Amino acid sequence: MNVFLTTFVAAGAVTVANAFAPSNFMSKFAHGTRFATEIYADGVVSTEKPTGTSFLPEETIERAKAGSPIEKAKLEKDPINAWVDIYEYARRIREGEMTWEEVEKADLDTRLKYVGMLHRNKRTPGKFMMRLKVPNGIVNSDQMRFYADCVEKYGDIGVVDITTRANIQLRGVTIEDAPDIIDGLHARNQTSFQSALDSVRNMVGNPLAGIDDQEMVDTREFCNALNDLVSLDPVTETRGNPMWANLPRKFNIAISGSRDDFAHTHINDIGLQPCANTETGEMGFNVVLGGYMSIKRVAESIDSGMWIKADRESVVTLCEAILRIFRDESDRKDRQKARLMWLVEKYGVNEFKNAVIKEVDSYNRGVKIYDQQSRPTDNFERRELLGVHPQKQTGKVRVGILVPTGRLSPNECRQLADLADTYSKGEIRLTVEQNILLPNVYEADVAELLAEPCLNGESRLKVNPGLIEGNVVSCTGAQFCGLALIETKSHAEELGKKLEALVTVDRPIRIHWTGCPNSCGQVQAADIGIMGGPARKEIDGKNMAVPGCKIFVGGRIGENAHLAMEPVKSGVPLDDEDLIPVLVEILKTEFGAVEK
Ligand code: SRM
Ligand code: SF4
Repeated sequence: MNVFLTTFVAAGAVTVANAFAPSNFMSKFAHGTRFATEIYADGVVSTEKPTGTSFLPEETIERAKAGSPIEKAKLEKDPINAWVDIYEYARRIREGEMTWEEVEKADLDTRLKYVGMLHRNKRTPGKFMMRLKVPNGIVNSDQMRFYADCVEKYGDIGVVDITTRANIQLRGVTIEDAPDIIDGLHARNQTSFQSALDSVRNMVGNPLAGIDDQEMVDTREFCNALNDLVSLDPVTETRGNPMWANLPRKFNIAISGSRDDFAHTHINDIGLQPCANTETGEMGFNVVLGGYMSIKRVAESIDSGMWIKADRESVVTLCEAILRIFRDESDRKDRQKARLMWLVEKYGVNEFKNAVIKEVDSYNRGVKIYDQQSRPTDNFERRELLGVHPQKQTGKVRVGILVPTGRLSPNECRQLADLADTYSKGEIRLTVEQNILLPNVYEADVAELLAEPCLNGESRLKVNPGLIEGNVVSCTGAQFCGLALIETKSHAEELGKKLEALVTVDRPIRIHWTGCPNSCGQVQAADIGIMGGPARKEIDGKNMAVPGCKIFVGGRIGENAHLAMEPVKSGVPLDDEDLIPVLVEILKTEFGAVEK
């Protein structure tokens, strides 16, 4: 028996039963396994337990030694230590032995990110954002209430954000509170482990999985399986997988379930696009690779030439093979060049495909990689997620609700939890547009749901918002993010409402905001993208530097996705008097808007 397990069994810890799984497809984690936090909190850590670095080949370690400061920090003290350290730091702070300022700087700024704790040192020193993992964006009412309970005590900064990866971030968290939150998450079949820094990020799937008559593949099982692959220790079956704890960079995976591509496969490192095998008719995925956004480079995914069957073994094996190659071979010196696209280009697409096939074959799991299949060419209109829409199940509908810029107060979290308990058997789905969707609502209950006070009057939450205000997306921005050049969420929400009042449009106009060129708000994919940047303006006769933006126009999503690479305008001040006329003009000339 594995030494670590022996030690752990001898410690006599109790198995915690899983509480409530959000979908029919329970992850491996859901079967009442032991949780990493229990083990590490007990201090029962075997020296024989592998670290992230112990999976790296010697040659990769050598490159890491000569690599970026983050590579050196990871070698000096392995990322998996964070799974232990957070408990130890919290205990010592609680017991008055130290303050958060005394936490080792590399832990504070870097390593704690491996447990999803991101110090907001520039904006709210001592307070953290805790990022979770929500595979396929599916949560339940119990989890939603838990988020509210966790952040409520932090006052104004205690809010919950839905992210552009259909994920959850809790704000205002302190180190001393983190273990209780992590334990609470683990007891609810969720985790914050390996959600940030050089980790595989939240698995994005189809928000209409299992409820849509145009669904090609149900993505839930795959998102859960991949989430287990990357953040479940295969030996201990506890959260936190050392195998993928020392990656060279972040890594994004998205799985689409229909031709709508609600998951945005074109901006992920691995994108799985459903497509039938033209010969056999069997359902599977074309694999696209390398999509990403950053300061240095913005890249649309490229065809890998590969197709796999839509079965769990094929999906997990393909992703594992690509991850293994990425982990061991990608750049460790220049973090700007460590994303997958650079490695694929270094190989050449065909050679990369061959390397993946060789890797998959070496696992001897009987998984076959086929050649890419032809995509459907007949007309397809991408559907809407907000509002009330029929499901494949007779008598049931899905109801998409706007959450402006993804920001939820504790009270709003509880309101959504109550709605879910009353109308959707407790289930809530998150979208990459930072909104929510209640599935499986009985048609007969819709009128009552639409009349709920929390969806009417002054409430921010709306089922049928305007075509502009309902399609605003925003990154975190300057309120919390130290990299931000501008405040985003509050401007985005306000400006959406103002533009709605000024013009009429005949289709949804997606306006995305992002506070800096990292483009977490995906401005290049938007109809209109607003990116924080420098601007100047005459104030009292003086030419002053003011908060400003660059404006991108014409990004497309869905089957014919396209990224708008260059801004059409730069240096536009953020003030209403400067920005609104520019946007109204773009809305009129590019999107047929008519002034009211
Ligand atoms: Fe992002 C870094 C927030 C989606 C590209 N991103 C950051 C940090 C961690 C920077 C920091 O330490 O402050 C931001 C945390 C701010 C905060 O307090 O919330 C941050 N990114 C976000 C979120 C929360 C934006 C949002 O409001 O929804 C999104 C969280 C997703 C999640 O749940 O995991 C978020 N970030 C994205 C996306 C969109 C996506 O994944 O579809 C991108 C572009 C796609 C991509 O990664 O290729 C994105 N974020 C970046 C980058 C540039 C990556 C690069 O290769 O250079 C950085 C900077 C970095 O990693 O060095 C970054
Ligand atoms: Fe922060 Fe920039 Fe990402 Fe916005 S785009 S969350 S400002 S890193």
